[in-house]
Amino acid sequence: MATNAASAPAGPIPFKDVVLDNVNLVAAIAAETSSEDHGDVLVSALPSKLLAGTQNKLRCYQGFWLPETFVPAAIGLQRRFVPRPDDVIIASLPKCGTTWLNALSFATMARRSYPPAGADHPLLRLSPHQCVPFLDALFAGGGREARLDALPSPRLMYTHMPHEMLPRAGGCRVVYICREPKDTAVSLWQFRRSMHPELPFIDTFESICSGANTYGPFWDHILGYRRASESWPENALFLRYEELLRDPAENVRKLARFVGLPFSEAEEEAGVVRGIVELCSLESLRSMEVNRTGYMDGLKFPRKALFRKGVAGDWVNHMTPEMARRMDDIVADKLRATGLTFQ
Ligand code: PAP
Repeated sequence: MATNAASAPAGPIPFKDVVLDNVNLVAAIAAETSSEDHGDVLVSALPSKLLAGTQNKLRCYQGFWLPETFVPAAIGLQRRFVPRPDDVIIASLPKCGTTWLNALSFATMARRSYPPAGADHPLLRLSPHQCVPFLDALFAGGGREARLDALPSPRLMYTHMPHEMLPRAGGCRVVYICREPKDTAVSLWQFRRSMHPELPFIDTFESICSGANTYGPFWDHILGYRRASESWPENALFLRYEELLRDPAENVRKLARFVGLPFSEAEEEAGVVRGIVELCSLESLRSMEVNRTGYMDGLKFPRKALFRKGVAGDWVNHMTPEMARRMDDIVADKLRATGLTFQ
């Protein structure tokens, strides 16, 4: 569906309906941008590491280990992204609940155009990541970022970039989701195994603990958004995966208030919050054909890899007590100043 700004509905609308040609997006970006010179930054001159057990190269840019193909996106986001004041950006480290929060945010913000119980709700036919555009891929090259201009306000987008890579100006709102690091590690390993079945857990564990892991160090990623939420609470909301599991409805209300769309009494009475929570539950999303089959647009992993156990505490099934203690010590040491704890 091509949109016409004059007749376009208010956002967010499903990104996939606006842009149909994003198949092989990441492969195309890799071909175009891996060694490009970006003004004063030569990507190929940045420190690099191969992610253990894979062919994926990371580059260290401004203290963060980014997938090589997404370094240009960090540069582009910092220099060219012009946020609108009513933009909402979902931010996270991978495997912290991005898919869930994308679904909840889309369903919450679009509820007037698409009531959650509606038979034509976009989340019934599209994956959450097809509804919400991924800034990291769009800003990675080839002028794809211009596609965001086609979206009516308010726009909803997501990123895995650290807070440091987002532009300060513009006053858009950022919703960060943080997850217990040991569970995140297990989830990331399980996810990587969907592409590299032989990958030992220890490889993923070691790279996470060293900091040289995708979008890491994880502690600096968390710190950046945590500090932003404390310094600018109107612009940055800090959510926790475990809290969403404990009370999804209350977190959806918090999210709605933060984005300036609080639920009315009439909506509460009509069960809209409950409808959104049910539509976006793991069982519900997992059961949908689009999330059970096929591959992520332009990526090599099966969509079903995004929907696994969805619990807190799965790390006990994969970590020795020594591994758990080592990670807890890193968290205690690096995040002490924030008062954030995960026990
Ligand atoms: P991404 O960052 O690559 O998009 P992300 O969605 O953050 O991945 O992570 C997937 C995790 O969220 C999985 O956790 P697990 O491996 O520990 O099970 C997945 O099960 C969980 N998840 C996905 N959708 C939901 C949901 N609706 N409710 C709860 N957890 C979910």
